[in-house]
Amino acid sequence: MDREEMLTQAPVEGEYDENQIQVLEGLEAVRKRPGMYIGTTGSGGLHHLVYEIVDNSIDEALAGYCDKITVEILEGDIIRVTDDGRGIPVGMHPKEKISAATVVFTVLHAGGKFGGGGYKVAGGLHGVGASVVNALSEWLELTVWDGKHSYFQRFERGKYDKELAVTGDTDRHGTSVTFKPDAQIFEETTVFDYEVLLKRMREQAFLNAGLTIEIEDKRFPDEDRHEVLCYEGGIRQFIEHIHKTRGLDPISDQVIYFNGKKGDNSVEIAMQYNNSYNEVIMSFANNVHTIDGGVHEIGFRNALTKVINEYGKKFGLMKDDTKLMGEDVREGLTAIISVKLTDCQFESQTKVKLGNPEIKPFVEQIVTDKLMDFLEENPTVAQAIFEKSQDAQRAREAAKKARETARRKSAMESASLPGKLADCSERDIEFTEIYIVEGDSAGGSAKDGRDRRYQAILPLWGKMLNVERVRIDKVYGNDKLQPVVTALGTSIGEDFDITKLRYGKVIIMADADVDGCHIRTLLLTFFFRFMRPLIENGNVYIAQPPLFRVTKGKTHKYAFSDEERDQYIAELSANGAKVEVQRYKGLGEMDPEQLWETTMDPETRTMIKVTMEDAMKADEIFSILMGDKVQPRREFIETNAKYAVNLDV
Ligand code: TTJ
Repeated sequence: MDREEMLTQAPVEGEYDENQIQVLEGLEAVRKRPGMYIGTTGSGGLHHLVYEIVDNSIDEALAGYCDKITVEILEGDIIRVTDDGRGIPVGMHPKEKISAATVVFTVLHAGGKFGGGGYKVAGGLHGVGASVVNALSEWLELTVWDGKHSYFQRFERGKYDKELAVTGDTDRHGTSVTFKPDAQIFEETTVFDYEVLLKRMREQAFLNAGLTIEIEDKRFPDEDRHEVLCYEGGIRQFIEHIHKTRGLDPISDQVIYFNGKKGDNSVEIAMQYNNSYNEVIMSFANNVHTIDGGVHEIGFRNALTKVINEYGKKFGLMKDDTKLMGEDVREGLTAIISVKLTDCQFESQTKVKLGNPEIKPFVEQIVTDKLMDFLEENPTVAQAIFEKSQDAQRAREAAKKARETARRKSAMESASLPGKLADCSERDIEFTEIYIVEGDSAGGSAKDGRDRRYQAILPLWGKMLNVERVRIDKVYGNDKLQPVVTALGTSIGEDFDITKLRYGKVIIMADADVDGCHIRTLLLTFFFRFMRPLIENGNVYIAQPPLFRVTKGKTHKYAFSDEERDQYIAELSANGAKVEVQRYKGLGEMDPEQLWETTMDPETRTMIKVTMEDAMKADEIFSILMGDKVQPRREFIETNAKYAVNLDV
């Protein structure tokens, strides 16, 4: 059914038949198992509700009918999203016998029924649509303006008493949705983080050049949390933004940009090199950030390596016949790849790796043609890029030599493990784990407290390393990272080999303070840059040591947050006896038994599995905090007060 069909039929009183009952059962299923639809009911799922609603407006913008989207956070953590599109169809849905707009908000996956014209390309991580948001909201109010009338409908936990009804005349057109997430579902928190929403909206504004997204936090009128995001330059400006916020200097004035189209598929690429050794490639499929990459990213990488080598050959720049490798041509590169296609196939369960096979040759072809054209037309930039790649190649080869020498040197103590490593006796990595522990004293407690059959301990010491300014060759010989590399057994970079991994779980155990936060950020950044498959495979974890011990007589309770501490104090002090609270400033304050009981015992501990998103965030924080520019660091700290407390910068 298309828009025309819907509009020919006026809304009528809803007939409450079996369709209705089915609808309610559908939304009831969402409320029973919200995780199935939005991933988590924590903060991530809460913010996801906003993306789901905004995606509908972005679809309308992509269809060419909407220029502006407004996102407001109202007092009480209520969200309002308003657009100036055609308005959700208000006509009667022939099958459901209710208005089409009501169908959108009450029938699971109804979103897919619209926009059969093939323009529907936006879609959140789970792409579940407005009905799921409705089901998980304490209440939701819908207003539609169709250029003639305004319409209104209210829902409570997905249910409604009254059908969509005309409320007045108007010449305005568009849709507005206001909703309050249900605290019964989002038990952990219903508080929105302005910075999180701003970041996502900015990203969407970059990806949809010319679209205006206005975001305003009305909970704190004095704090001026208000941005109007509109980037005529689209992803070109995304690159500039990344360089600016990370304090990186580009090696050329202009961002390289090209695009291409074939049938229903299109691709846009923006790229620029900077003076760091780090690589930032972000890819998107239908505006969804594909964190694990996929075929579009592979197509881009293949073409990039090929083109730069061909350029060197063509202009006689190759020193000898040694080819530049992928990691050489990506050193210091920031790139955005954005593809749009009618039907995304995602490989992984988390829907962040694009799988459509035809997209790889498509992207590869366009990058090959257009990047070569660019290089030939811009010889100065081409020269700079080529020289940078050759520098990287030289460094890589020097590193390889250094590694081989080091290996020969230690051949006698062959495969010698770090002296500080307390290994476990089991060798099957299905059962083994290594704790990377900050500080020698905590390392001592961990060694004494562990289960030595399955748990290995590697204490870290020595001066912190600044990965951003250090080349991969410097990782070898670094007193902090070298033992980690040796203990894990996998090697790094292009030599990384997961089959050599010596432990199934790699657990970072650090304090909840400044230094601990620092070490976590450092290690995650290191794994992200040099051992990425480890994170993709889900081998990396963060241990969660308790913050407090609440004691009454012989009863101890460990609390992992202020709230939990207060709860235990209340529980234990019920009958008047004295309750003591000990605050753990560091792991080193715990004796081996306590550390085992609270943090290391697989039966009772809680650990956080590190996702690619976590690691990417660490990488970004690391770049900002360790870079040599003061301004981005100051800005970061101003907007992320929590880090100012946690990180000593
Ligand atoms: C669908 O095809 C016919 C013409 O209208 C199209 C449409 O639905 N447009 C539309 C939907 N614009 N904006 C929305 C929308 C906006 C919000 C804030 C929330 C939802 C669920 C949809």
